[in-house]
Amino acid sequence: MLLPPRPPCPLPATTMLTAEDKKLIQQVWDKLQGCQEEVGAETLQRMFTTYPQTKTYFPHFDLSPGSDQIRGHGKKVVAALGTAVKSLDNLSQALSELSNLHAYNLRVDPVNFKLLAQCLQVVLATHMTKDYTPEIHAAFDKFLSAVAAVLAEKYR
Ligand code: HNI
Repeated sequence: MLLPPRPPCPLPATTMLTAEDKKLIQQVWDKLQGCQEEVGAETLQRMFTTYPQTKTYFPHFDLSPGSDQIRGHGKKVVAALGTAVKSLDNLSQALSELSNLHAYNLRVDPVNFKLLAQCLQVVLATHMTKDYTPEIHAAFDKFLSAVAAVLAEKYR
């Protein structure tokens, strides 16, 4: 038996971010000013090392540690996340172009967004040590899941 079509979910992807989550995310992001390229490059490096299948999307890059391309791309990714941090109530619109790019042009399999998110969390945790509290971890996990959901929404 065919199920009736479901109406689109009316809840925006960020519904689950509480006011406290948003505050924590913004505070951590402020601390990253000045080391965005570093954080981005380290995140990508971890992703390529831990999940080597992600390298297949970057055949045109020099993927040796610390390469100019990894650094440059890391900076772009973190800058895009910075835009997202400024638009926590409006992620879908803020990341719409990037969502198009990843779905239609780059065709990145959405599972990879989770892998990148995981690597960014490890980078934040190793740098912030005890300041990366369980509350901040939870807030970032929700935030990055929401970003991944937006980047994947055009695949439907
Ligand atoms: Ni992604 C390009 C942001 C996840 C593969 N990506 C970009 C650009 C931004 C960006 C910004 C540059 C756009 C431009 O030049 O106009 N990417 C993000 C963000 C996430 C993400 C915010 C997740 C949080 N991208 C991923 C993942 C993969 C990926 C998980 C594959 C594993 N991205 C790419 C590729 C490019 C890219 C490939 C093109 C790179 C180039 O310069 O050729």
